[in-house]
Amino acid sequence: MKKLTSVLLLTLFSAVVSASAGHEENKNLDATASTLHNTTRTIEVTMDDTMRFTPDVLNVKKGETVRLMINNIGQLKHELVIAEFKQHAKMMQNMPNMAHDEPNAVSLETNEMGEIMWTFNRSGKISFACLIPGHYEAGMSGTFNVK
Ligand SMILES: [Cu+2]
Repeated sequence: MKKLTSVLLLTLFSAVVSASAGHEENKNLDATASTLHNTTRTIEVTMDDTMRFTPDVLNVKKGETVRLMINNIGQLKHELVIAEFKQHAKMMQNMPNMAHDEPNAVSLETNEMGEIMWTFNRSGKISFACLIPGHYEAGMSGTFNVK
């Protein structure tokens, strides 16, 4: 959190400097580059109607910020929800009605793409799942191995 704050401050600062130097047209480009620089890497994940994520096991490093590019290649609507809970049952109790615009979730219609930026601060296993009724029960879940 502290790191993110300083990155934001830096971004704001450089935007102000650019503007005062008369390079206003570059302001947004600078901000974008700074945001991307803070991301370690992009991982692509597909969702489909066989109720699977591909890949469904993702290895990440502790402290790493990952940009997940999620692609729904099925005909049905699917979701990817990251849940930092140890037990699946607990996740299902706490999240069945959660809003779709949370930073840890993306909900996609057929052929839609979306992204989630996530920083893995703790080592261990973190689950992700599709919480459309029946999908998780059919096996639509996966795991981040954070080392
Ligand atoms: Cu689904």
